[in-house]
Amino acid sequence: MAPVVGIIMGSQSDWPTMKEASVLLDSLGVAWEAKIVSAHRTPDRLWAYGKTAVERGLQVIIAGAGGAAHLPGMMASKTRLPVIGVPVQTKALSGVDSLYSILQMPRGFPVATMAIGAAGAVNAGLMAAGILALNDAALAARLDAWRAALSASIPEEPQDD
Ligand code: RP5
Repeated sequence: MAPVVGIIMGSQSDWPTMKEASVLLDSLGVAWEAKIVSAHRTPDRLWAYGKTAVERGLQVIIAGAGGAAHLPGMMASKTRLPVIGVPVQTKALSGVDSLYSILQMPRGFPVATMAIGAAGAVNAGLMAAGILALNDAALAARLDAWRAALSASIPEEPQDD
């Protein structure tokens, strides 16, 4: 299956976080690709990725980065595809730096910003699936089932350890 979701990240060090999005997409049967595309270290690669994303058949881009996390916003400037930003947790500022870098986009070039870290990466996968499910009834049914299973797994009462 040709990938419809592009998962991009600024560094190899982001992969343990961003892999969570790929695992989620696998569980819903959504085809993805993953690439290291840094706004700072490989700007030409970023430009080429954004410029060719639509013609290559991608429909949603999940972009994760940490620190001065310009990748999601720069990608949003280069493609009209929905860009979902994942702030990667950092050692120095715990990911608040990443969050603010991704969140405060100027009017006209939006990035849908998720929570910091692994929860944000999983939610990025769910958000991408929700977008794709608008035009894919089978995926919509799988996403509904995933959500129902999560709800069913939550006990009504707390247990002692
Ligand atoms: C960002 O700098 C990356 O997204 C990563 O989160 C952070 C640190 O990168 P490395 O120094 O670990 O390669 O560009």
